[in-house]
Amino acid sequence: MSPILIERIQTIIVDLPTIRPHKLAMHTMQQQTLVIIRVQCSDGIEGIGEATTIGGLAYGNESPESIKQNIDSHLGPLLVGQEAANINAAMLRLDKAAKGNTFAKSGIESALLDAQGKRLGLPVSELLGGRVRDSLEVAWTLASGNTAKDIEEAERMLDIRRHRIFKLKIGAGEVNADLKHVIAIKQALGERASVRVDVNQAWDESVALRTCRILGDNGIDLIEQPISRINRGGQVRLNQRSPAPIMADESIESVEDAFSLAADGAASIFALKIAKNGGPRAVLRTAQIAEAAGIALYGGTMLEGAIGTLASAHAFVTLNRLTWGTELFGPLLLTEEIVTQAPVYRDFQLEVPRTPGLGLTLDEERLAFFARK
Ligand code: MUC
Ligand code: MG
Repeated sequence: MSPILIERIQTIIVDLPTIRPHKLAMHTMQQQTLVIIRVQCSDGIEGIGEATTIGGLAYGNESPESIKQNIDSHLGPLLVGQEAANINAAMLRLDKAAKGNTFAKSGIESALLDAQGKRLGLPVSELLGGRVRDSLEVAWTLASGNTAKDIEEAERMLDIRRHRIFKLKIGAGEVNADLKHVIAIKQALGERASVRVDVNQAWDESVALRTCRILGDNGIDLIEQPISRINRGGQVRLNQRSPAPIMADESIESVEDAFSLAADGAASIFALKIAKNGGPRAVLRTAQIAEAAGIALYGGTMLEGAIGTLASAHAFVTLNRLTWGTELFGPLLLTEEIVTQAPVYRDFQLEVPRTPGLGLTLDEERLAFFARK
């Protein structure tokens, strides 16, 4: 039997509106931009993937435009003519030829897994070794920038049983105002919800030593990336002193970063993101490092749409312990879908499909409508 080959890789930038502005320390999102990747194979099967970041270059080294350009000019041509079913060989070929570019590689790896799953009639989770659960607890981010609006939004989410874990984006404002905002929300929600913060690197160590203590003493369950990813010594000291556990997010830009953070004792929780490790298989290598080091796990997001969200979810359902749940709510932040059936959220959980591949079909009309011209 002749091998099935990759025939064509296509990238499409899609701009989608969000339900409200989403305010982070380094950027306020007014919309989200996805890069959709379509991999056509010689057996007629197409795999779909997504490579999405936040705020152009505000978050990381890759922008939607650079992801598209680098796949179109460099990564895509390396894969055309290669065996579609040999994902190890395909990803090794990319790693040999291109440093970094984990977002672009993640989108490609997701599409190859989707194609292989469709080919074999298996969900991606089963290609990754098999799931140990069918759904994932999902946190919601309160990021309207307004305390009263955030409390109202949280109450609505509790009422409709969609979320009971809330992450507050802080760091853009004055420090004491941010603390007041967080404590007011925790007091309003009490024991009905887990309240956590994400500082997106905005503080320095001198500020964080004080603020982490105040947050911990006021019932905040977790503090995500309080200081710069570059300040490793500061992260180690904070991890030793903060009464609330410290989670590494921006500090992990590769599987190797995860290893060195674990070796240094710089965090007690890792945010797992397929985009920052190079794909659903790559993120599981980071999870294994964490498990071996006794570091707890959290399923992170780059606020992807349905495709990137389910690519992440298929990896996360294979994990034994996801102590801190996930934040795979990206599709819920968008007002529009480019797939025929949106992911299902019910009873605080995201359900992970058991249909072949990622379990999604592109809605060609909606995709064409929202594709950047
Ligand atoms: C981040 O830094 O964690 C994830 C959820 C959210 O609201 O923002 C992202 C990025
Ligand atoms: Mg974060």
